[in-house]
Amino acid sequence: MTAGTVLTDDKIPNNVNLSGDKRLQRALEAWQPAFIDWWKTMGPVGWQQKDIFLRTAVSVETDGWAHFDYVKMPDYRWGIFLEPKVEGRLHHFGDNLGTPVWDEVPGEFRNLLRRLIVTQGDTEPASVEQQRDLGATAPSLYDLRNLFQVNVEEGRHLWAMVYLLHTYFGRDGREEADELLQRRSGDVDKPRILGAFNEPTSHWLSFFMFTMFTDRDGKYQLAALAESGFDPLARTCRFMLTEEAHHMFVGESGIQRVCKRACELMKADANGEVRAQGGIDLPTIQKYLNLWYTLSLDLFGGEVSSNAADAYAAGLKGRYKEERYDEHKLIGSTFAMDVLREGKIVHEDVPMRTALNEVLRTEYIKDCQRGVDRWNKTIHDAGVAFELKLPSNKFNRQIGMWSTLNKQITPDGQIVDASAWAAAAPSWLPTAEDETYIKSLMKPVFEPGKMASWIAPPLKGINNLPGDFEYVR
Ligand code: BYC
Ligand code: FE
Ligand code: FE
Repeated sequence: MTAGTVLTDDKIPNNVNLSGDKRLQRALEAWQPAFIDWWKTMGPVGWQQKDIFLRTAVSVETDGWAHFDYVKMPDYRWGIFLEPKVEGRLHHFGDNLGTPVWDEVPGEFRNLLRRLIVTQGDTEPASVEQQRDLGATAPSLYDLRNLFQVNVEEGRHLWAMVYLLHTYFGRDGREEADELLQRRSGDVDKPRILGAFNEPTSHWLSFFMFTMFTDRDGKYQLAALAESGFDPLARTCRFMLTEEAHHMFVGESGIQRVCKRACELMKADANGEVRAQGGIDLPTIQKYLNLWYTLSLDLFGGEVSSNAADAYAAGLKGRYKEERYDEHKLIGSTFAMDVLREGKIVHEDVPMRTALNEVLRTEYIKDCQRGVDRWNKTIHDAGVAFELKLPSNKFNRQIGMWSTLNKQITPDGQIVDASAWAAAAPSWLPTAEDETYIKSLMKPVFEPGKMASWIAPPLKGINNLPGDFEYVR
C-alpha cells in the first residue's frame, strides 16, 4: 500500500468511527505505509507470502473478535478496537475518586499519560523484532502459526497505542507514533525503552519463556492501565487483554510440552540423559526460566517509585483488579515488603502509593507461580522427581533496589560475595554452551502433524482442528 491510499473501515476494522473521522483518517493514512514498511523490514523473516491460518478481530462482540481464516500476514487487517463506553463511569481510585472519568487528555497529566502510552506501545513492535527470525526454526506448523498469531496481534497492539497518540496528543503524539517505528530492539543507538525488549529471543525455548513471563507482564500492565481514568486508554487495554491470554497460553503450554518431552527422553535414555536423546533437560529449562522471569520482574520498575505514586494519584494507572480492594485512595496506608538497608535485606512498611510497582509485581509473581505449579504437575505425572522453581525476586535484577546487588544474590535470595556468585552462576543462568546446544536443536519441522525432537505435540489443535491440520501453506 502506498501513501495516500484511503483507509476505509474495510481495510482497518474498527469501532471508533474511522470513516467519519477525517482528521484521524489522515493521520493514520500517513502512518500506515510506515507501519507496513516496518513490518516488511522488521517483521517475520520469510513466510510473508504464505497463507497462515490466523485469528483476526473484526469486532468487539463475542462472535467478532475471533474470526479464523487463511491470510497472508501483510494483508492482516490490523484493527482499532475499544471496549464499548460505559456511560457515567467514574474515577474509582486516586485523588479524583468519584468524579467522572476523562474522555480527553487532562492537561496537567499530559506528559505522564503520554509516557505510559509510549512505553506500552514500544514493547509491541519490540517483541515482533525480537521474534523475527524464529519462523526458520519452528518445531511444527502448529507452533509456526502460533508465532505469527502472536506477531500480528502485537502489531495490532501497536496500532491500539498509535490510535491513542494520534487521536489525543496532536503533533507530539504523531511524532511519538513515528518514533515507535524507528527504535529497534537491541540497537545500541536507538534501543527499545524497556530492558527485556532488547534481549535476543534467538530460539524457541526463549520464545516460550518470553510469552510465558514477558507477555504476562503485559497482562498485568494492561490490567493496571485498564483501570485508568483516561477512559479511551482503559477501553483500549480491556480489549487488548482478550488477545493477551493466547500469548501466555503459547508460552505456558509450550514449556509444558518441552518438559513433557524431557521426561519422556529421560526415561528413554539408559543413563537418563535428555541431551543424549536430543531433548532439553530440566535443569536447562530452569536456567531459562530464571533468566526470563527475572528480566520480566524488571519490567515492573523500581520497588519504591514516585512515578507509580503519581500515576495512581492522577487516576491514570490503578492496581490489578482495583475493585477487589476496599480502599482506593491509599493515603496513610503501607505495604510490607523487603527492602535493602545498609547492605542488608529487611522487611519494612513502605507508603502504599510509592510501593505500587511492587504491589503489581507481587500479583504477577503469584500468577507465574500458578503456571510453574502446572509445569511441575506435568513433570510429576510423568514420574520424574524434579521441581521447577521461581527464583527469588531479588535474583539477577537490573532495575530497582536489588540491582545494586545484581551479581551477589542467589536464586534463594541469599546475599553472597561476588566470587561465590560468579562460580555458581553457570548453574543458574544459561551459559554460552547452553545457548549453542539449544540452537543446535532448532531444526525446522514443516510437515503437517510432525514435531521436532525436543517438544511434545499439543493436546489439541487451534480452534479444535486436527493434529495434522495445515496451519501454514
Ligand atoms: N527497563 O519509577 P521507576 C507488554 C525506567 S509488556 C528500562 O522505577 P516506573 C508486552 C523508567 O522508565 C507491558 N528502564 O519505574 C509483553 C524510569 O525512567 P525515567 C508494557 C526501566 O516509571 C510482551 C526509571 O527507570 N507496559 O505489553 O514506575 C510482548 C525509573 O522508573 C525499566 C508497560 O510497561 C526497565 N525494565 O515504572 C509484547 C506499561 N523499568 O522516566 C508486549 C507502561 C523502569 O526516569 N509503563 N525503567 O527515564 C509503566 O507503567 C512504567 O513506565 C513502568 C516503569 C512500569 C515500565
Ligand atoms: Fe501486546
Ligand atoms: Fe502479548
